[in-house]
Amino acid sequence: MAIEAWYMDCSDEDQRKPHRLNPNQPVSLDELKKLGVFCWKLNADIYEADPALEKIRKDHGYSYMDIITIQRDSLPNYEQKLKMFYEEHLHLDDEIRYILDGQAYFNVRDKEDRWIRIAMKKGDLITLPAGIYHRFTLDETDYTKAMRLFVGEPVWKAYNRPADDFDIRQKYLASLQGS
Ligand code: KMT
Ligand code: NI
Repeated sequence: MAIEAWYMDCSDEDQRKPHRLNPNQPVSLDELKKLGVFCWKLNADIYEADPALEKIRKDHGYSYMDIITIQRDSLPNYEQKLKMFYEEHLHLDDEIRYILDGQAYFNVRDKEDRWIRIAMKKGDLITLPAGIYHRFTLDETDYTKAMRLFVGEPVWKAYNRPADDFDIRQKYLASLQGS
């Protein structure tokens, strides 16, 4: 199954729920690409020795990697971190995540500032461009294990919206022109 994405409703209900519009308004991988968001499907069962993952890491220079388990009893300061992850923010570098187990949602803003929800499942790898406003949440299964990739030494610093004065934000907006 390809990665599924859809436009979100505006209800304040539990962030872990799907929040689909009624009727559902799907978003294609092509539309995500136009926002600078790229997705791959890999075999997470062989992530420790996967030539396809190796190739992506080599092609993009993802020299750094670690693995984070997001689950109440595994992640220190679980509540606080989940709250932080769901604050709308951007980074000065690309955010690259590979779901090794479980599942979760990434939300990204489209050009009209509408939220798109991307349902990430085991085997899904996503890259979010530097400067895009986004957020992250677990779904109702409350568990995911994700690989974090980075070019060089990782910088996890998040800038909550509004962060429009950063060069990278302006660069990202410019990159959307004509895409
Ligand atoms: C971020 O910066 O949005 C995150 O690190 C999300 C959690 S990691 C799967
Ligand atoms: Ni982020």
